[in-house]
Amino acid sequence: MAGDAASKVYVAPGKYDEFYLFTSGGFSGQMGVYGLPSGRLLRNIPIFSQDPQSGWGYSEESKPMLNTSHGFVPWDDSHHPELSKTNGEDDGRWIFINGNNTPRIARIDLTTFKTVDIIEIPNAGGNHASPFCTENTEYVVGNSRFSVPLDGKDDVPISTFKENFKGAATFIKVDPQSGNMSVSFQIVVPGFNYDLAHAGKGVSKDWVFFTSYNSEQAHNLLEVNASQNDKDFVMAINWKKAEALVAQGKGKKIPAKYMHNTYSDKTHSATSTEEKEVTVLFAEEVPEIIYYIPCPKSPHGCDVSPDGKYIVASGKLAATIPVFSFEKLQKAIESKAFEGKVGGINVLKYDAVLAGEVPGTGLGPLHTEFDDKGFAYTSFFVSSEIVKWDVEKRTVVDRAPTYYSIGHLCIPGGDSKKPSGKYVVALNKITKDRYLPTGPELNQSAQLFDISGEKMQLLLDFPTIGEPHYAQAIPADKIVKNSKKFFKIEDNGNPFVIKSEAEAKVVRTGKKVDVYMTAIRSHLNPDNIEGIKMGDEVYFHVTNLEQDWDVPHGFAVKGNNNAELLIMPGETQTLKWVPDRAGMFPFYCTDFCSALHQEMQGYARVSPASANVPLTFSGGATAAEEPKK
Ligand code: RUQ
Ligand code: CUA
Repeated sequence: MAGDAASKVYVAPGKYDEFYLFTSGGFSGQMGVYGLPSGRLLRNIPIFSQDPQSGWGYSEESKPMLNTSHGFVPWDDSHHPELSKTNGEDDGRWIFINGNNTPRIARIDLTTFKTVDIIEIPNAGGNHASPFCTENTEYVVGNSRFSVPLDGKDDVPISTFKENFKGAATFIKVDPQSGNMSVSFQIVVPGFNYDLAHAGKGVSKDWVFFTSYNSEQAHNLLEVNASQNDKDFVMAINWKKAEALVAQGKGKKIPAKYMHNTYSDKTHSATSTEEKEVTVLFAEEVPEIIYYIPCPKSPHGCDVSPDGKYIVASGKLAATIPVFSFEKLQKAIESKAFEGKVGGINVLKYDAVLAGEVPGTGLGPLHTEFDDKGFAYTSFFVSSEIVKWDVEKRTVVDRAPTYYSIGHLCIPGGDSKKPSGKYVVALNKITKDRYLPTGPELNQSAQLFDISGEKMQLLLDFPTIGEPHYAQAIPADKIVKNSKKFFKIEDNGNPFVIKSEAEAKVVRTGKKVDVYMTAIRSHLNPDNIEGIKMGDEVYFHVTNLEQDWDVPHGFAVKGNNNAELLIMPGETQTLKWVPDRAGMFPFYCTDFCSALHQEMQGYARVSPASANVPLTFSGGATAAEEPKK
């Protein structure tokens, strides 16, 4: 068995994996990229958190990406990667991910694996039910896990929770060509804790479903007070109708302050724009587009079968999995099978929408993914296992233990219309004894199972970065063919680019010193700079002149309260440095780029503010010449 498993995950040296796996970084704020079936780590994509390795959030060009209405926020908690979809299938163009803490959604361009768009979500707290996308990526959604009063009305007693705290189901429009995100509208909904979401597909493609807990609207001791009700809710929203209402002018524009940050491949820089208002619909005013479906005990995951017929919501404290029928939902709405209203929203009768419950599953169901053969796979945190069940028959057919305490799970295409039936990856919360101990802190652990047969077969354990929550996987060929190898230097529109070594210069403007520097194997130009003085702010604008795959250059300077730059071929990046003392400051290339990488260095001489040292520089092609003024 072990030998058999090993051969199934063996990817020979020099060979590519069959799938990319994108795992959220959780409290690292980043996203991991692994190959499947090998479990090899390919990349760590910086998103919401500063990344010293790449200079993300440290370089002047990338800093605006982390700008929010709270100012520069260099960390977040990223939970759910979601691949962009075309006709309900993963298309490999972009991957979205939510920032939970300071509510944000990011879009990563999968030609460069770079974060190119981050939008803040107004009127929200804990953007957890996010960023799931509709069938053709018309929208990505968000909703508040921590309901809060609307922006600008937030200085209220916490005890007025029921009256003042609201959820905000947010619909972010995604431009079909550029991918550019914008907040299209929000629906103000009762202040529950909206936990997860998925859009419908196929028959249900016009709908989005959100799970919620704390329908008690407790604001303290949630562990006890939010578990009182026998049922909480799945919220079903017809986004097509909501969109139409907004188009008809039914929305109300309210003031809000949130940032939208975009990164350009041409200027290699980010721009941060402040947005000042948002269009909202109030749920109680549009009861025809929004319904609550009762769902047992504090549901978490919310997943839709590949054909769009079933909605699976997992009650964390329930022992069965309720499966809702989209067809029955439509009929229940038509026949007004309501049991009452909550916050102006009609509550449908549980039995009128339920297709059936799956009995005998496990304890603590969290999330469900689907394969291509009509089976669902649900993770059980408490009983620490994956349970495989038949979607139509709603019977358990197999179960496999996970090590330990699985959270999310991922099947390539497992939330799309076209899942693959090869693997499921368990993303486990607790690692304990699975690897060599590394003190009190252990990496989280993923496990790969073969699901091509009747029984799941454990193949591989591999550690992951941060705390992966959700993950998405996609056949590699959908991405490989579009992957960029370098940026064309002739397209570089950075305001501080220089396109040849001859253009290298150092320019003083008052107390600001701009160094226009090039990097090419194996020198920096200029490599010696004199005439910098205490009190100056120095900006190293480094252009990597290489036009070849995988030849970045790094740049760092002694004592800088900053990180390095890592400049891709054809890119320009800027490092700010405020010298703290007079003296000699070596700088160098940090990425072993060539046989003479060690020689890729220079000096900056910093003199006292009163000194009379003229600004001069030399280096690279001009090294033999007299220093230039
Ligand atoms: S949530 S398992 Cu964002 Cu389930 Cu983590
Ligand atoms: Cu360039 Cu090392």
